[in-house]
Amino acid sequence: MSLRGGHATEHPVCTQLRNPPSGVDDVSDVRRPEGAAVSTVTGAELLCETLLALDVRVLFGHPGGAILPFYDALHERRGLRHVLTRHEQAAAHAADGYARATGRTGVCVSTSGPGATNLVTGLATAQMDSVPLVAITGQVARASLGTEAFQETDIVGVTMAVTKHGFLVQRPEDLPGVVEEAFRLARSGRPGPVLIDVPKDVQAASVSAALIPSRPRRSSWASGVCHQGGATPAEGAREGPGRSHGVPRELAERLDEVASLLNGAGRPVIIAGRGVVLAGVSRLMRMMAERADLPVATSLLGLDTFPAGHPLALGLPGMHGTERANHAIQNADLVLGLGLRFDDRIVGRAADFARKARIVHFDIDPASVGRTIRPHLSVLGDLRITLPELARRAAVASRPTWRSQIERWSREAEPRTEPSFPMGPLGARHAVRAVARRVSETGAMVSTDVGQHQMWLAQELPDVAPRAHLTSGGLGTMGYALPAAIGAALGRPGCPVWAVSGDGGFQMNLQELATVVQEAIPLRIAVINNGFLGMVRQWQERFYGGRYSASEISGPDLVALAGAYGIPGFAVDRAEMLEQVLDTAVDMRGPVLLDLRVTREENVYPIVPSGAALDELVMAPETVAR
Ligand SMILES: Cc1ncc(C[n+]2csc(CCOP(=O)(O)OP(=O)(O)O)c2C)c(N)n1
Ligand SMILES: [Mg+2]
Repeated sequence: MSLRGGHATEHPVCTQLRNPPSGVDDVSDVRRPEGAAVSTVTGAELLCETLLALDVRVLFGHPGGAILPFYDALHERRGLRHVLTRHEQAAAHAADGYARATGRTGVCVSTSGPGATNLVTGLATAQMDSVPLVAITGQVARASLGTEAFQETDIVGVTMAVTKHGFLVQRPEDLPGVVEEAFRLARSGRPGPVLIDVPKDVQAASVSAALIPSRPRRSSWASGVCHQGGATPAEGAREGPGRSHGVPRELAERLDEVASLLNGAGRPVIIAGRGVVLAGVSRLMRMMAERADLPVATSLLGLDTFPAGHPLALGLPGMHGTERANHAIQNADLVLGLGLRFDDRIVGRAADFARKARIVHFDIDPASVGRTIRPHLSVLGDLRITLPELARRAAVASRPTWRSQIERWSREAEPRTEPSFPMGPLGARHAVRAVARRVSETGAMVSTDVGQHQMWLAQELPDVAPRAHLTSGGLGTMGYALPAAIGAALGRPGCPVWAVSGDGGFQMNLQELATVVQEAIPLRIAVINNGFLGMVRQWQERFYGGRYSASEISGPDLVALAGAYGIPGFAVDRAEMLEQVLDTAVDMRGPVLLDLRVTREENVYPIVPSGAALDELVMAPETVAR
């Protein structure tokens, strides 16, 4: 790496704020170690106090040389709980899980160099899935920047493509302003990750204690919900079809146009994405759907926006979507996309996506509109504002012909072939379905890794509350489930949490079992153990002549592994054992690990092959043609 002299300060994304924001001179609540002078603090102390002022409560991280002053300051601050993950990637995923589960901003911390680069996958995961995250990294001292000093990496440069913004803090007195701005950026518009790189000498420098912001700022950018507009999710959800915010004329006219399309449509479909969760308008969407008789498909990240058992629910659309969701979209005359990216997995062959429909795209992010499909109309803005306006304009309707056509397409992703008291080898989908049912019955949250088990769970998950289904939808990051579940559990103590992993993904971050034990986190972990990188194997079976190149995977004895960490574990390989073991796991306080040794070569159906249109989906071979 040649970074001579300039380092990231020359980088356009690298911002320094010269003036602290107004209102930071209130020192009434300064917390200092007893006996210490109050006139100055270190940059690291100022950083901690600013985090406290922003109502940050939990940090996930791993220390090292360049971030030691920060960790030293942390030692004195009880209000900031630090969770030591065993790998920085896990710190980023845990902060991500915390943010998804709570609606707050997740915070992760690392040292410079390898600590910081280990965060990259977690930042990219959060970026793709619109998760508000702030990463704080230590950096070499200012005088060493650009000298290839020990553990120097231009992390602002490295992460430019996977963050909303990066700051290199050059002056300790800039810290409060930079941190506040980072939190604001992480949450505003389409949420995402922001990185703050703090040289070690900036952390160690003395600054006036008068710079410490007062705390806590409960309405701050660290907490609350992820969109502009000020309302809480609950308030958003209370919005009824009769209430209006008074929107600009241009927007009102656009909404009138959408409403006239909607009210004139014979075969409308909603596709709901994560934006609906972020805006906290799931209930309002449901009211509108019921009032205007609108079937609702839910993207992988929008699964928890609409109850799977609702008569209007179509389930997952796209590559592993349900028959009824995909056929409904392909036969619709109007598709309303609410807060989703219309990514390639949902759209299939773009030229043939919803070919009979007018498409309307609601999104907060102009850059998300028109990327894969060109909508006929787009409505830019916060769903908290635009959806109530649409709901107000949506006429009461009933579309029995359309509804009965949809009913004729199968409700299930795959026919439920197993008998009601299954015996014999444990089927993979069967195991996932049973876990999914427990999740739903116990009001739990669930995180998954990536692969077949992720898709089975998405297809099988019954009703779950918003923010209860955590998965890496955009980046598709194996190794996400366990650390994300740790973050979710710490964000919502008392709410049961399941981590459902594949045997491949689990082995990417299994070191976090130690974090689970050290922090006494009552997780329930289920590994869907098929001895394969199952999704890779499925593609090789179908598209590469059955040549299983590097997809068979061995692993440790998971029960013994859990035992080595001090976690009780149970292995299940027979269907008839499953329910009893699940009962035990639900009754235990946790943590507990289940090694579900499932059939090795089961496939996920339906599947829309790459490059195919949604109605060219391939059903399970045993499906009876209709
Ligand atoms: C970090 C990462 N590396 C590689 C991949 C590519 N990939 C997608 S699914 C998959 C297999 C996952 O296997 P496993 O965790 O056992 O889950 P299964 O499909 O068997 O349920 C792989 C390797 C990925 N998504 N993420
Ligand atoms: Mg597997």
